[in-house]
Amino acid sequence: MRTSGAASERGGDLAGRLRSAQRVTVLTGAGVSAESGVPTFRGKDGLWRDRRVHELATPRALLEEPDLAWEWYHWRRGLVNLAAPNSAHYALARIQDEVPSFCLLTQNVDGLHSRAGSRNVVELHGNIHRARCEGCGCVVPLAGEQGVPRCSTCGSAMRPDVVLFGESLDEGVVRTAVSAAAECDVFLVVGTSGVVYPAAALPGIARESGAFVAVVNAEPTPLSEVADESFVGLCGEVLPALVAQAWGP
Ligand code: BJW
Ligand code: ZN
Repeated sequence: MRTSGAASERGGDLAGRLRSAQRVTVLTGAGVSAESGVPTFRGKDGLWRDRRVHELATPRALLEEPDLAWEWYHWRRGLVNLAAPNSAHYALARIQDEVPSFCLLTQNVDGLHSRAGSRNVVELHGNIHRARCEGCGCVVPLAGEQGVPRCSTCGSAMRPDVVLFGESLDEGVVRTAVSAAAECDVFLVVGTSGVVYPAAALPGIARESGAFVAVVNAEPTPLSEVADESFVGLCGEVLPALVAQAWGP
């Protein structure tokens, strides 16, 4: 289903706008990886052993229940390692190849965009394949670890190298994201519930700066209100169709 945003008098035609755009910025969320079999955070998927993401993805969970928190991350990393990028990841990689200037901002920590061939992916919330030492701050890749990993340099407990609720995003990453939102012609939002800040503020920044904002999501979200055009559907179907419409098969 496709609707043009109530806020807009600029009409739709996302494919045409993509074709003529100089700069395109995309913001993705967990919905992009859903068709690869990676669970999303909210809705019926958003529980793990009766725990909600608001309980698990917090510094408090890591501090008070490190074994449980790490078990969740090890389980998710295992799923991601078995998963493959889907047609939505590949469609976004193709857009990068077709437009003069492109920036992919993702809230996802799974690394699937890079595996699909996207370059210079800006990971707003970190990456699940890395751990960071609570003592010396060093960052290491994770492989088949179990339990709470320990730093081989200083012996401290390590934590997933991701951004938890209440923690600040990397300043440089935020600067890059805000510029990419403010300086694009088309801002495309894909597969996110649009409720977690500061990522959820980026479409508004883009629109205020004059970009055409489009949302592709399985259900309407608060960001559909900001959008000039909104597609309700699976991104693994909508995005390849859009790309084919813009540039051919
Ligand atoms: C499909 C589909 C298919 C499914 N096709 N679609 C300003 C206002 C209000 C609150 C705040 C604010 N500023 C800060 C806050 C506090 C907080 C926040 O935003 N809270 C809100 C919940 C109210 N933000 C923070 O704490 C951030 N830090 C910060 O701002 O620091 C400064 C500060 C601190 C404290 C106070 C004030 C300022 C940090 C946020 C970090 C979020 N971390 C997580 C975990 C990352 C690590 C991990 O993965 O374990 O990031 S939480 C989780 O949510 C994860 C995601 O990246 C993020 C967003 O989720 P996403 O991607 O949108 O997934 P879902 O599941 O919610 O949605 C999927 C969508 O896809 C659904 O709509 C489906 O329908 C759809 N879908 N299949 C298309 N096939
Ligand atoms: Zn250390």
